Amino acid sequence: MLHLSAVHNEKKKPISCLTLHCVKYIFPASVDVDSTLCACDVCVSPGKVRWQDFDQDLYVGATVVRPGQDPYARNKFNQVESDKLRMDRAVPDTRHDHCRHKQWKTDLPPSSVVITFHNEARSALLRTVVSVLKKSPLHLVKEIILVDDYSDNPEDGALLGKIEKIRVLRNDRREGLMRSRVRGADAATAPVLTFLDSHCECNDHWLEPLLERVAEDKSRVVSPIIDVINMDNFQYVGASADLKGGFDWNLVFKWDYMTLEQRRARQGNPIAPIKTPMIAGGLFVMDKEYFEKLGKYDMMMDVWGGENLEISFRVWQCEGSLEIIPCSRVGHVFRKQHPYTFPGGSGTVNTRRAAEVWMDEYKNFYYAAVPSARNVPYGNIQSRLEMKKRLACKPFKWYLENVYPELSILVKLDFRDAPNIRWSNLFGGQIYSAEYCINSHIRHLGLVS
Ligand SMILES: [Mn+2]
Repeated sequence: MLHLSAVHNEKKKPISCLTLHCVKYIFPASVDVDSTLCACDVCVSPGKVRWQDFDQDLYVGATVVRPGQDPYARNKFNQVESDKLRMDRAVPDTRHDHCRHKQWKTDLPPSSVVITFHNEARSALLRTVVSVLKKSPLHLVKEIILVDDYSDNPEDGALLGKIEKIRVLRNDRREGLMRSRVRGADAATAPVLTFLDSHCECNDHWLEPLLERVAEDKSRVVSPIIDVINMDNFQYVGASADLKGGFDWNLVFKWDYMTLEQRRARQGNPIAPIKTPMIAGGLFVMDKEYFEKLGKYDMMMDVWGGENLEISFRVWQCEGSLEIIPCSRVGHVFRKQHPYTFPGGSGTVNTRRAAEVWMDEYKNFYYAAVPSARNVPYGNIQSRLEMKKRLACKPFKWYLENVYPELSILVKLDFRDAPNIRWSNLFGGQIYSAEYCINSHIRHLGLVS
């Protein structure tokens, strides 16, 4: 959309433009006018600035690590290294060659990017939003919704609200990741939701391949390949494209290397979407209506942890699918330790809620692997069970057999390694006989039909 009142000389880029549209004119040499005239294609709203005009030094400088302070204390990553980087630093294009020649559709649905944070390092948060604005076609980013989950300093988020397209919502008490994300999603005005962590850097053309998959089929929930930003020196390193998300019976997320067979099958089309049993959870794109229909998030989950398990089971069991899209790359700071406190050990409460709602009798494998989880009070799950019924979601057995057959193999190894294991104990002693357990997991292995 051409904004005629904002015609400017290209040499003096007006700060009211997000993107410029320039036309060359040929004038006789005697006429003293510039030969290029430019107009704003997209104009900056009143009171906002382009990210290029945001004062990074002022914003980040207010919270630097002082001499003698531990650079890891606040964020569990090296804040000194993070603060040194420019907000729009260059990162290597880690995509497969095939992605670079691909033409992405331009008539895709726009997305609202929802980023929740709690006491995030300003430099990391700023790089996250700048990378979204810099690496996305602007017409596909309707807005960035920052949900400040009651950070100590309200200005961490509020100051970023000056940047074009950024909206800031602040919780007036700590709500945790799930309720914060749902608050952001409820406020979103675009048809597609993009969730990001607050310490990410989006890579070239990260958004288009994700939006394409969701535009084609709204029940796809898609995730980029998550590159690694080193927590000590902030180097950006490309991650393997041969990984899927998975878990053991302890229900802790892990990356699974594809089998040789799976990798061979991909050789003909190395950039084809990868079906994944689980998403890491921090970064994904989902149709907004589908997110709502599918019950958003479990609002009774606290702080952090277990939510990716819950949404992964839910999507697969309720007619959707999860994919990793190799042409989309987003860097993420992986930490060894989480900087948050977990009041009441939220990780286990959340995981137990997910197991109780979605895993049917297979939850007993989880309790066998993590016996202490049995004693964790997990609250009321009635509304989630009703939703599961209303949506006619498939049983966990279907998920295991069709989405994550590899998990049963682990059980087989356990069985062989520990032939004396008492299967009746594993299943609580009441629900199944030992014979059933062994037969049923032999069935999972495809040894008997
Ligand atoms: Mn993270």
